[in-house]
Amino acid sequence: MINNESILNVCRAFGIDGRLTKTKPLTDGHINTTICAVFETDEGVKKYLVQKINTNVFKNPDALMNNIVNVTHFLRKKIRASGGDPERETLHFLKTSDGGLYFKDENGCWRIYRFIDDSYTYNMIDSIEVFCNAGESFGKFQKLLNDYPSETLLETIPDFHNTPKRIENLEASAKADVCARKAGVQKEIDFALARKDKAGLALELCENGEIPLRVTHNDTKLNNILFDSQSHKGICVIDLDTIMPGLSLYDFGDAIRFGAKTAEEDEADLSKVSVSLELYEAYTRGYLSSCAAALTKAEVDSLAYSAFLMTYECGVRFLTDYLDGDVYFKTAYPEHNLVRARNQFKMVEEIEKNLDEMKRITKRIYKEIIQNS
Ligand code: ADP
Ligand code: GN1
Ligand code: MG
Repeated sequence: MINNESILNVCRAFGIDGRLTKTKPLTDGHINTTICAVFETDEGVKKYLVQKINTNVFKNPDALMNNIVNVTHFLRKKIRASGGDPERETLHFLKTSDGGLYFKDENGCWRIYRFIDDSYTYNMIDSIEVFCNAGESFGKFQKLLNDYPSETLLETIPDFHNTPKRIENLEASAKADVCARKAGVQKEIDFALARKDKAGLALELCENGEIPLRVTHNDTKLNNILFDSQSHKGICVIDLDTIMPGLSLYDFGDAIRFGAKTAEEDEADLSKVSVSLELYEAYTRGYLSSCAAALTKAEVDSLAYSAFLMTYECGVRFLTDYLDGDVYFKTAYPEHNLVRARNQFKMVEEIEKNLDEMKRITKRIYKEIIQNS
């Protein structure tokens, strides 16, 4: 059982002393179990981010922790060299007293990192400027990792953004129908399968050598950026578990999927769910202002399509998990994954309707940025 005593025990294993005065669950993420732990020490109040790694999702916690410790080390050096503040601009993982990268107890595998104070996250955008800042942050992150040796990264989740494979998984789950939920979601399954021919385009571009394999974040949800409470700028990209070789399209598309929307990811009233072209434009501007020069023409040409792809893929994943009995994503109620899947599929329809306009916007902004650089 996870309680204050077990959390304290984890913290002690990482050599943290002082008096544990408060614990607070942070529930933004769908994967790990995250708690903020506050200690009173002789040197004042200290906050830590205590996180149980979801080992159902990340089967190899050693490889996972090696990846992110190496990546944060690499980022820290670059941030320091460019005059930034490595303490606030990247995550800092603690080692256990005997030098380990995580600690195992009866609840699972735990890691601890420094809590970045005076920061906040968003689940919904409340201003155009914020989303432009988010684009800048992920664009900068992409640029910082441009020369990271990708061959040293272990794939923490194989085929993570292999959309055709995700569709095969959906078909297999529908066939197995372990929870007898298939009959109630035939419409959604048909929706997904009707777009099957559009699922492999990004991978094809990569296989044909038209777009490069890069080191990417792969989970660029808005709530994976910490914003500074003073400057309101994106300061730190977090949730580094899925940093792997991937396509820039995955990171751009997923950020649009989650951010350029008019309602929460689990809004059940589909009449509220749409893509915001204003937000699309703002993110594209921020993103391209950070990394346009590093992208190839074929990547830029496919950015709008990537919003379709990642939204479609995410809907397929939610639907698959619903059919499987909610074994992957955290859910708050029995139909939660289905509500999320329907929401994503509504977004897919909206993106399809607006795709040409999204392409025009991307082209215009890219041209502006390249001309002014
Ligand atoms: P998950 O993989 O489950 O999405 P995250 O690593 O994204 O977990 O963490 C969940 C939430 O915890 C984040 O959305 C953010 O609100 C908060 N958080 C994570 N790391 C930090 C940190 N170092 N400092 C402050 N808040 C953090
Ligand atoms: C998960 O961990 P979190 O909440 O940032 C998921 C993403 C999905 C997202 C949908 C490792 O992201 O791939 O796009 O939920 N992360 C993993 O909201 O599967
Ligand atoms: Mg997260």
